[in-house]
Amino acid sequence: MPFGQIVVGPPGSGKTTYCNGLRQFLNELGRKTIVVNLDPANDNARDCAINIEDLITLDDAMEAFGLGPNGGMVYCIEYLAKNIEWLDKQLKEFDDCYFIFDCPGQVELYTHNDAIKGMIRHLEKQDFRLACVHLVDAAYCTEAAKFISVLMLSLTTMTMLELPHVNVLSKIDLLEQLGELDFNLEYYTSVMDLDYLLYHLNERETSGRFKSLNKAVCELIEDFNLVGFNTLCISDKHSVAALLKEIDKANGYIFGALTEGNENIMMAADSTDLLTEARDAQMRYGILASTSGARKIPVELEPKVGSLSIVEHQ
Ligand SMILES: Nc1nc2c(ncn2[C@@H]2O[C@H](COP(=O)(O)OP(=O)(O)OP(=O)(O)O)[C@@H](O)[C@H]2O)c(=O)[nH]1
Ligand SMILES: [Mg+2]
Repeated sequence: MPFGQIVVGPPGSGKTTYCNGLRQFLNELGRKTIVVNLDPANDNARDCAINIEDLITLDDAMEAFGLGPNGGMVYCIEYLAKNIEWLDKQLKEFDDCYFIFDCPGQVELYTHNDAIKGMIRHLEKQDFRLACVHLVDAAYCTEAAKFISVLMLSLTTMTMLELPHVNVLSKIDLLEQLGELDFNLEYYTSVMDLDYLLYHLNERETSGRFKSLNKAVCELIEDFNLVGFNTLCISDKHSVAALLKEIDKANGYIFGALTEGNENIMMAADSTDLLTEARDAQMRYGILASTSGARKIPVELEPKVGSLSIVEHQ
């Protein structure tokens, strides 16, 4: 019963760095792991054991059909889906391994196109136990509008791919350099009470129609109540171990594949929950949250007693 992760997310969100870092981390712990590169535009695919470029290259697709980079990418992934027996054959050679699939950054592949979804369903039929790991750059927390768009993207990807899903705010170590956040980090990771974000979002909005649209989008995300985030700094072993613990729960590895090394991971990642993890990360990486941002919120929207998601008013 092979286990693995499908690593997706927008361009530059840190997918390839994560795949290579996690592969090293797991191999050191004794979990035999390989990276499967499914991104034909990947410049850092040197360390992968299986590479889509052995089947088709982006340049070939663009040249043969006169396509641009985006069209070429979609063609390559659809070509892979049509020739899925090629992938089956490659995967069989590593049947005792844990698989990390490094996917392209074109988000339409997870929100509109069916090829990756079809490949996932195919792997599930081959008895693969998979979780989707969706990386988004933590820098998106710095603006309400950007963060809402990330929430929409995460939700769409979750409903489209229909896999156990772990959303991740990546490059959390860089957040400190981007100035103060409006709220504490745990507010962004737990994605509750979007009214606070909506207030910031509508602050600069003059059109009543856009205000209503913003409200409807926030309500939609809240109604699904599916999106939450883990955090990741790839150079921090504690952060990688804590994330891995969540993924092992999501794809069932923790229950179905106790091997040497797995116990070590469980020990390395202590049993903290998401909120504690976010508070920890905020302190560890020196991320600042503005008291003035929260103070601007009108009285009727003030945090409820016991809510820890907002910086305290002074
Ligand atoms: N500071 C910091 N930088 C990171 C981290 N993860 C990735 N990066 C950097 O982010 C940049 C983009 O990383 P990639 O791994 O190439 O991102 P990607 O998602 O694979 O990009 P595409 O394949 O082009 O979609 C690189 O310069 C990485 O070194 C992290 O945790 N912290
Ligand atoms: Mg990449």
